[in-house]
Amino acid sequence: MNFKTFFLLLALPVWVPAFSQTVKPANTIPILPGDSKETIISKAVQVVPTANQYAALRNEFIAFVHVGPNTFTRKEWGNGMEDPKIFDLKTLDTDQWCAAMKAAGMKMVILTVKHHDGFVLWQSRYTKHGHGIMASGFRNGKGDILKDLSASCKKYGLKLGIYLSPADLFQIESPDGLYGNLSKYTTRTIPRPVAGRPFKNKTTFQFEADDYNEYFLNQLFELLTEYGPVDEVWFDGAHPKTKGGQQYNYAAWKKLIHTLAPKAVIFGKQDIRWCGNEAGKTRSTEWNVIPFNEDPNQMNSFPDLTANDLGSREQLYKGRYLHYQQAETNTSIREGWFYRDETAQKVRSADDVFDIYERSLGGNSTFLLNIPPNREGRFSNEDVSVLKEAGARIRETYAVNLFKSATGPKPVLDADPRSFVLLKEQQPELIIRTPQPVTINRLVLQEAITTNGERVEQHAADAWIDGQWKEIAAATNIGYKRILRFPETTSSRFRIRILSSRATPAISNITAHYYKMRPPQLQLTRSASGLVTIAPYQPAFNWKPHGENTLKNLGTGIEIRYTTDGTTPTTSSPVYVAPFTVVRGPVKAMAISKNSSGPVASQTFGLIKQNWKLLATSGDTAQHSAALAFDADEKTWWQSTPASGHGFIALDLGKVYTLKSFSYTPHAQNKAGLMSKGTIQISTDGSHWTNADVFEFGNLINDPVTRLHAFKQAFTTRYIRIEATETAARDNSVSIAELDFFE
Ligand code: FUL
Repeated sequence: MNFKTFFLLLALPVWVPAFSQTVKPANTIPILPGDSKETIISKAVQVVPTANQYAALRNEFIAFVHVGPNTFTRKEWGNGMEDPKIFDLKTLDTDQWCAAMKAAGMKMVILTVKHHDGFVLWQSRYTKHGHGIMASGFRNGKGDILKDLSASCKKYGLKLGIYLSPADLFQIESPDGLYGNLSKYTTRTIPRPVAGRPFKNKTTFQFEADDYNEYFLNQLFELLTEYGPVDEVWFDGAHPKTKGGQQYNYAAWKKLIHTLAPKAVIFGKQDIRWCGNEAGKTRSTEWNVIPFNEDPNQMNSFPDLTANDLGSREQLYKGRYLHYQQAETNTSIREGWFYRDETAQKVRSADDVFDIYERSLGGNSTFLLNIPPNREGRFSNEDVSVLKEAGARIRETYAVNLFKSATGPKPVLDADPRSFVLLKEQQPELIIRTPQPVTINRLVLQEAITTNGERVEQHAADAWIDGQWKEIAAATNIGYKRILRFPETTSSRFRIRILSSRATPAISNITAHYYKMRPPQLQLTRSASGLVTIAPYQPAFNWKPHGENTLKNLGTGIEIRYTTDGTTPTTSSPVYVAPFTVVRGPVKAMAISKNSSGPVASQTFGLIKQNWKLLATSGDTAQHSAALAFDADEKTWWQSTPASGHGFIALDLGKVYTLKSFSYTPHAQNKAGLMSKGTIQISTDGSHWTNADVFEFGNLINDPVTRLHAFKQAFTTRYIRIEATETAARDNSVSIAELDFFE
């Protein structure tokens, strides 16, 4: 039976509000003055993804690649004035990138062809002074990273996307730079012809543009016509600096993209939105139908949407337009977006990647994972092995559907995303039976979003155990996909109950899976007095990843082994039984069971803080006193009162040390006081200070994680003073969640 027939045969439940029969499914639906709450909800369920958005959702797991001058300066944000020669790439192996992405099960790769520093990774005709790969030593200035990547993508069957940063520090800082140069908007022809470099594609456009918009459009033209099909164009929202009130003529960018890359979705604009953090955090309810005050198809700039609740009924009632805009969960496999080094820069474990994979695409978004190539132009071995392991787990779990021979409503079992079942209003549930009992700990549910929009608000799954239904999992919305995770359950009868829905639930797909539990990932913490505790990693964001009590598993065949000399723990390393004291240096730990071991957790601890004393600060508040900057608790923080000059903190470390580096852990509560630039001063008496070093941390607002700064030269001191010379939000306060110093 095809789904149309099935649809017709179903007794239509009363859940479909009469109104929805007059409003056709669309990507954007206006709310009219006087629309009742019921009308707004009946419109919301008619909001559907475009064909391009749906194709992007089906990619599920995609790759990001950040490479550029920052790979060599080891900074997160460049300043645009870097000498192109520092981009000292000797080798490049985009086949190796693509092979690793393929092994992970990714479907597309997005390359930062231009990050905020303005350095271009392709042979652009338009970048003056050759601020790009053409002025570097790479292949004698003839290399083109996008060209290599595009060829590798074809070879490995991956789609290609580009990240073109609207913020451009090279164009801001250069004397003849185009960004914010106050040039007039006039009619310009895109592409602007360049002698000796004709385009094969003869399309031309006429746009009202100033110099920077023309530059940007010309670059887009090159990128979208000379490298094969492009499936995603990524516009990040960050701006380390702006100039001259520069505005972006996004309407022109969009026209050009839609003409030259008709299959491309646009990130950061109306198609795809940032999930709101760079840490891999996902919302427990991620609606992709969200309200807007203006028509998103006309909007020029799209604000970052970071609130937890974006698409609840209450939010929808406040809007003037309802629009489908899916979330992309973007995070990096390494600390930071760019490669820095093999030792201090931590790499996520396969546990972590697999966990974010399930939460993001199993939570109605797309998982965009960044893997930054190293200075040899390759993904580092550790990153590759994490990608391979994560891919193996994804295949092992999700390529096997334990409902394959099950009986129940055919449209949800036939693996066809277009067929669906409309549930009955009186009893909105589905029962699935398997010929033999199956042991499962994952269920995957999908709604028929392309035809019927997002409807389900609450649902639960039950298993028939010992003669009765037992609830095994529950969650809120479903949308494109919901992965339910729960402890192992064996049964031959399962039930899905829809507890609340915006209209008749339209379920298109249900599959069941089994994930083989591994010894848990661990986490190391140390108290102010130096006591190290090793415990199973506390899944961030209050999400119990597998519904399992990992603590309980310890002692039942799983033990923790650790080292304090920098070596990888083995089965003969000491067994962890209770917290122990570590004065300094690395601690590595691993959970080990009879047949397998978990990822190595490692932490390099700095000076013990027990005897540190506060000498002076630029001020603090009762709730966020200065002592909280060195209390060995990252959850508490010092927040200075707004200072007229630079905020600072001065410490007595209790005795003289030779210090090589320090780390700054920002708080992640808001933007206030995050130190983006500062000085380190030392003293022999705690009152007269001399400058010892300066530091700089980029991208703190979006990515407020611990930053390490290695001092240019080690110095010996007992007294140390840190002064913020710039904060990320350009405010007058300073905040520090934790300070650490390393010998
Ligand atoms: C942000 C940028 O500031 C970061 O450097 C990184 O590129 C991230 C993906 O987007 O807006």
